Amino acid sequence: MTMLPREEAARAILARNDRGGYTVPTDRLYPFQWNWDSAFVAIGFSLFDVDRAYRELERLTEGQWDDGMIPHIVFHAPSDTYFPGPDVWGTRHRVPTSGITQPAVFGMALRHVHEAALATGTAGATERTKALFKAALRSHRWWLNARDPEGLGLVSILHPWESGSDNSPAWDEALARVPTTTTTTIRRKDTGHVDASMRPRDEDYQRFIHLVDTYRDCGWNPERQWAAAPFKVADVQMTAILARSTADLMHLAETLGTDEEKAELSRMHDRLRAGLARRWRPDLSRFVNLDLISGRDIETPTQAGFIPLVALALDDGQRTAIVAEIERWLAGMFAGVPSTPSFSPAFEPKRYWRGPVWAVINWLICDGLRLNGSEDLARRIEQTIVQAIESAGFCEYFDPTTGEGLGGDTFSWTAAAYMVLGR
Ligand code: 2M8
Repeated sequence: MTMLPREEAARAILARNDRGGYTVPTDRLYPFQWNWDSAFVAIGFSLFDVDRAYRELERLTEGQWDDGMIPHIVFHAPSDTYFPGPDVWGTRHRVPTSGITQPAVFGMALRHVHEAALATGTAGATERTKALFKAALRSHRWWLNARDPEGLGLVSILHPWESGSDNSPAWDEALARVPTTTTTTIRRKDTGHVDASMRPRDEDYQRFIHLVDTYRDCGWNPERQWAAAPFKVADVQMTAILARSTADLMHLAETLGTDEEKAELSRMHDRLRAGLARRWRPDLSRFVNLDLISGRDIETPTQAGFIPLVALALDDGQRTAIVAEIERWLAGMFAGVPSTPSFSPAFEPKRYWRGPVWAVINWLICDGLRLNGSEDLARRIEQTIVQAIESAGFCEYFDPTTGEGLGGDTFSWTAAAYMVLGR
């Protein structure tokens, strides 16, 4: 296998962020195990160390709740460099965790790791994959029961942190209804590590913590949270990732699953894909979220509108339209598809999820483009991301107008994305 120019550096970042079988996103700013970061990192590891890739997923499942939810943060070891820590979440799992979840990239990662294990003849692979497959299936059941109780075929987020796109303009209207009052004292640590102008605003944090207070008061019970939630958005990015992971679990079930599991996964897949397909808006050339509190579409343009490419086979008209829309977002940009397009009034090229380019988001978009037959565009986008990383370093994210590296540095998922996209 040929090495990329900065492959050694990428591997060194994963080694440096290793805390004993799990990888922190970056030192100090994010000192614990994050759910979807670890799934992307496991795919990165699967390219050169399959045992370590399995360990990443296995350590994440140490945080899995009895009801099946895989939390967004697992607090394996204490650290005082992040807020909110385990005391604020007040969950009762045996390993301290947060009380919310994150995009279900886990199933996608498991398929990658299993296939790498088969290709390299790794001993014990079948048993390890089977155990993780069961964990993934339990989490998918949780998703559909807890987060689609009304059977829309779409899963909802109850907190912006669940989306992974914390302060996306997609949440502005829905989040404005959430009070800024908190019973928890807010002691932000992030702005001590990174310039405050690149981070969510204080008012966003007040609302984020109001939601944590509300759900903690529900005892983290899914039915009570669903009833009490002042923020509830059926999210196409989340649903698409879950649908794609379901397809990847179906693939694994062909050799590792029971007939009942195969049938169950197939039903889940049909339900999610039908829900997603209903969110296509031909006048916008993308998919849109649904605000379940107001009952209205959220038309704000963000990267989420393209993520259903990873789960759906689009028809010719949709494919042509979405490719043209992605090209419009790329026009004048230095690298990759931005999280908010420059023509949007909400665009801020340096402020977290309100404009910057994220390597893992472009990874998903390129994967979806490829599945839908747009190999050339996928390759072109991947090359711009790889070049941005080679010139600016393994940063958390990039200014799409200049390619400047921003946020935390020596970032694990950027290192993983570099190895995968550069191939
Ligand atoms: C960011 O989110 C965390 C909360 O989960 C934060 O800002 O404190 C997001 O970029 C999220 O997508 C990511 O998983 C996490 C760790 O990289 O950081």
